[in-house]
Amino acid sequence: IDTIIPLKSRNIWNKHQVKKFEDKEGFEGRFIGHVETTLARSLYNCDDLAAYESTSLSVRDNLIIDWNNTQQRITARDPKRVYYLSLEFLMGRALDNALINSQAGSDEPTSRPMVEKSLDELGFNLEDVLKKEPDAALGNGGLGRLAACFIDSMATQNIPAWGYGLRYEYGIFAQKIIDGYQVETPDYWLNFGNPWEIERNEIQVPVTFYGYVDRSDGESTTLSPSDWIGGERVLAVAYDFPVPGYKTSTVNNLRLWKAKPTTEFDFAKFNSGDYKNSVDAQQRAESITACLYPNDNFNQGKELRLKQQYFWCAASLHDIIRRFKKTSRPWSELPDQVAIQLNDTHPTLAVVELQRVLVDLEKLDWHKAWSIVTATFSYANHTVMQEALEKWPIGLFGHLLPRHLEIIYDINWFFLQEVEKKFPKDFDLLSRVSIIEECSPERQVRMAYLAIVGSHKVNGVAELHSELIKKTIFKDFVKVYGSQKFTNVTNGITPRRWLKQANPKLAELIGKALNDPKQNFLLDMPKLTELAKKADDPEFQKAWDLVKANNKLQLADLIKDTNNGVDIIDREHIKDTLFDIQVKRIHEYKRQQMNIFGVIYRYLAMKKMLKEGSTIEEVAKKYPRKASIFGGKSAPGYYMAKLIIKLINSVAEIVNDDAEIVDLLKVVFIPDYNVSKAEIIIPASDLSEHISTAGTEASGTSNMKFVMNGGLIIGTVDGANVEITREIGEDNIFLFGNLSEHVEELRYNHQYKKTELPPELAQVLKSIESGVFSPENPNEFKPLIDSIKSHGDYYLVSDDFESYVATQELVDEVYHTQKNDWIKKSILSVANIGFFSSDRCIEEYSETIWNVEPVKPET
Ligand code: Z15
Repeated sequence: IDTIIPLKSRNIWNKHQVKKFEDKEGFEGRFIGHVETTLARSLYNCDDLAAYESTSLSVRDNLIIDWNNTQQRITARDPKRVYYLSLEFLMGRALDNALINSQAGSDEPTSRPMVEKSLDELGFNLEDVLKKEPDAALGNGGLGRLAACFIDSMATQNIPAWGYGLRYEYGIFAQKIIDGYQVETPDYWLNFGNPWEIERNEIQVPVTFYGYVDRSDGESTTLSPSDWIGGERVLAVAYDFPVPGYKTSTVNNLRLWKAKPTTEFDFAKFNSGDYKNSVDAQQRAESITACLYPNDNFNQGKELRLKQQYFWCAASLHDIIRRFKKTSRPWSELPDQVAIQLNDTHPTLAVVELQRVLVDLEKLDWHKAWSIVTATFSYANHTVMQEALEKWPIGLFGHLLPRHLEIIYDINWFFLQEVEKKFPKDFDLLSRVSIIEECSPERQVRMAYLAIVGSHKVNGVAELHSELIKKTIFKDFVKVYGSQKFTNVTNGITPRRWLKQANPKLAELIGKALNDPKQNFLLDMPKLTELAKKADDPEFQKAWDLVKANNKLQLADLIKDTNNGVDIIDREHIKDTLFDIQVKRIHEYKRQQMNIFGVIYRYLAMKKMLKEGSTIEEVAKKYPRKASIFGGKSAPGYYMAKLIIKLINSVAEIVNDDAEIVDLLKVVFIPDYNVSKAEIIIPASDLSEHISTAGTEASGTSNMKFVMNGGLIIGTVDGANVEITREIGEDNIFLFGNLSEHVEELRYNHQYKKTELPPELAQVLKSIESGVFSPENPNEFKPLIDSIKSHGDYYLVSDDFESYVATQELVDEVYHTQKNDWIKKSILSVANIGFFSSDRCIEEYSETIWNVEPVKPET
């Protein structure tokens, strides 16, 4: 290996090699060092924020040492590497996770207890210090959080893998609730700087947009090396985030790009006296990575978004290729050295960019290049919903990326020839699978089709979903390629964050029960099956229930905080109040509207009993204590989702203030749901709701998180709910509703036949229309009602409502009259949730899609 330092200087370098801190003494030295020099503060003005920064910098020092060793080891062994391209990484906080994942010294399995003790002696409380960290909220929902779980598992399993994404200055907006309405405020998460990022000013990649393809030589064709004369140039600067594995010294890298102006200067403009405009144009570069698009499962089709995508793909590929070239291998070996995983279609331009680099810059033959490209990429699909599928009008596309559009036309041309050869004269099929959709007012590039054609494997994210894509949106591609190209990798979650970090007391209890106090089970979650033996043990049940009750108290604190310090939840009755939670992005397909209709139904039924002379005790018997808890953000432009939020808050206001039902029912909307709040909310659930219209939720991942924390599920037969049921047993989950194979027919019926509302739902809608929840404006929620009554009830709320309500009553019965049985279900569920560790996902991807192996640190 080449180095810059001459051999004779090496011993000085080695003598002063920085060492990791291994004990309290070491940590304290680092901590105070960073306070006094890095932060230029002292013991007289070190507050919690400074303590957070200094602790982070100290822990980061250790991670960087391991990071360096990891990268050197990988460079030396030169194995095949994985690059995980995701436009979102919803990381949450880093410090607690780093304390848990890293080891310092040998006594404790993690450095957390040591640092906690140290901080205490230094005059700080770790919990308070941890709260100073803002969430890294560079994602919308499930897709971004999945990427975060996956990079944790890749590091934990010693897979040589890097994540590539964008360093948005503004993450997902912060949500305020004002008068019941969602109000968005910017999330300037870098306000106090960011101790977790390493700015790599030496790594700057130029990226070009616009311009034209120069064919003035009269010889080049679109298939031969072509000259793209770019119009606008910006620089991509690398920012690196260490990704520590659990109980391993492997530290992988997450590289995020920031856009900045080039130092080139438009002298033409300057000389014509247009200095201001010349500078302005440069400044616009920064807007490329200014903000995350706040839509989940929705494609808005804005030019800036396409610009983000190309900026990120071009910079990442440049980086990947530079690394590959250092080893001077022939291009044909690229797929043996590099696997690039596309997280949804957002990075599909990387396929085209690699083809461009190989043909235009490296002068490879088109077909040779294309076989290298397709062997390198693989694509994961995360949705079947039409409004989420990315399509770009060719006008917009060709303007921004003229050469890439030519390449796509050629990719499509050769692909369609292949199809034609297999299915001669099937012109219908050709137009159905074409990467270019012929439609008015303009032709569009279908990114999902491009991703399929450009990859060697395509996977869905849960069994049901993977079957569904083969039967629906990608049916014709199964016909063309055969079904071997399509596979399934069911999603998973990292048990480090979602069990140990979020629920340390439960992790501890499990560790004890498994005779595994060092919690090695977190690396081998199927080991949890041993817990089943304890499911009937009354002592164990009691301890289990106590952990849950404590978690519920912590959530009650959070709810109180968001309610101006006023308690909504009755702490005296915390153990016999069923916490029923639905937290996720607000979307009609996820059916928060059905949940709140269910709450209204319950409220009306309680009121009716009272009116007809029942005592409150009789009401409590039928409708025992329940807290119905919601959280989630709506896309700022999603009118219906915002109206659902308002309805929830309006119902909360009426129900919570109704003295007649004396605290038997409470409704809470927790503002600004994010990863760090999820870590408090999820461990506190008795029941969580995963009630999407069958066939719409590709997988869902919070369902796994809730079960891993001992919560039960009420859910539809959709996404990963199906496999969760298979793993934990039907007795331990409350399933209801129509199956996905009936959805088409039910929708047809709503459109073309007369369908009746079930009486339970009719009642609910009537009360809303009469203004019970919006006295000053009875029409406020009309659009929600119309979508069911007049616009075909696309999400089939009316078809599932009766079984939903009936199932909720069954839930009440089990929770309130067979509590031991409930706890047993909870224990058995956790015992059998091991399959959903993201470690298992990464093993499957590594073996069946990426063909990569771990590179273990020598111990
Ligand atoms: C998103 O969060 C998901 C899919 C998408 O296509 C986009 Cl754009 C965003 C979610 C799915 O809705 C969810 O079911 C799945 O669990 C998650 O991706 C991770 O696969």
